[in-house]
Amino acid sequence: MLPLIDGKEVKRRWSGRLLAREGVAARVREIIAAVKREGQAAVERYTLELDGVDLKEAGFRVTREEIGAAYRAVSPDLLEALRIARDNIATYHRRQPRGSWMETAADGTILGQICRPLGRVGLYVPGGTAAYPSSVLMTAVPARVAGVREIALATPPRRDGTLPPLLLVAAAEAGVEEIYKMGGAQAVAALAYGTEKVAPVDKIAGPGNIYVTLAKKEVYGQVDIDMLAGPSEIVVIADGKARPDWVAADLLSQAEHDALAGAVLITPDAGLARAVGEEVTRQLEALPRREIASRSLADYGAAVVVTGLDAALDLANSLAPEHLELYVSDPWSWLGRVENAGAIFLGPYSSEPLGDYLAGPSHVLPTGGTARFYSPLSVDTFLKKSSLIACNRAGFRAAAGYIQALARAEGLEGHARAIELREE
Ligand code: HSO
Ligand code: ZN
Repeated sequence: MLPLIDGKEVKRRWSGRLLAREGVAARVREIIAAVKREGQAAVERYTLELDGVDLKEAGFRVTREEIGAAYRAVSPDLLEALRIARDNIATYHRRQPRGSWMETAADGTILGQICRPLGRVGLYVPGGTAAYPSSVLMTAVPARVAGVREIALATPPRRDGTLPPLLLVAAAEAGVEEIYKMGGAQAVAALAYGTEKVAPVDKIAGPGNIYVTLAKKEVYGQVDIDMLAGPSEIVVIADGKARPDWVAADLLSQAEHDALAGAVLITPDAGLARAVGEEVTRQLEALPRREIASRSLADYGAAVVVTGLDAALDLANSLAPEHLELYVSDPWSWLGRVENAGAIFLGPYSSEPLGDYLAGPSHVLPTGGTARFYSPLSVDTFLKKSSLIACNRAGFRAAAGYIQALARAEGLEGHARAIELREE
């Protein structure tokens, strides 16, 4: 079930994972143009057509009554788990520096940078079998910690026009009160351009399917976006001492997300590779989502036997996976070799689902090789910066001659004169 292939072949398979069909991009552009042109009417039309829900009946914005009913439907145990997760996420993100600073030079010139929260952001939360309440916490809590004043959450309604109760409770627990029943490219367009019923946002963050991702790419510039996210990935680097059943379980934890998910073991130990393969087959049989997981493993799963841990890290770095587990004897000694990974998990007990639900870092992470340049969703995702310059007379005088020289070299006499005038 776990293909035994080499690193080159894994890279080839993974690179073909995200190729969006051209038809999708065209359709996304069409939906966005319609929402831009017709506003709310287009959102309602697409929701009826694609989600089978009449928003006139189901209601567009979630009401207090719906939130109340959601709380009554959620068990106390689940609510407790949600709150612990929320608090851990908040604690983790409060540690992230905001990055404002100011410095006074010897001549009295003050330079600095001011970081402020974005005014209004849109959070996208997928629907269907990927409607994860945890993703609400993983996006909304960092936004709250950043100090974002207005948070609008969009998620597609179920066929019956409702939203999953746990998702609504997660939103309420994260302090999000503005929730809209809309999904797909139409939701991204509505958030970006606004409609009669939704005010436009400054930035759209959160995971989504290919329609959502392409729509985010399309509206970028009108609004900012967090990243272009794709299906889940995990790479486990393990040595001969790792437990095959634990490794197999961690691979399956991501393979079960999506038929396009990628789960790869890299090990110098051929015996471990074989044992993990057997374990995967065994555990798959009892896994409720075995259909999805086995499709994912067949196409994008692998056990790769390499010459040593150095080679394992080289391969992992070139895949730049969303999640990287270092399940080796001395994981800390290998940490410095990791260059590209969304989240790094060290040692046998740092099982990937810890990061998905409870440890504290956001589980919204770069995928598809984008860990080469994207960072995890964080407080920073929801901040913007202004630079600050406060020059006094002495500082001005020291700089004046140089500015004029550079301005005149660029043919910008107006710039030079603004400086010259003050020198008199
Ligand atoms: N592993 C997913 C996030 C998630 N897992 C949500 C469970 N629920 C991101 O790749
Ligand atoms: Zn997961």
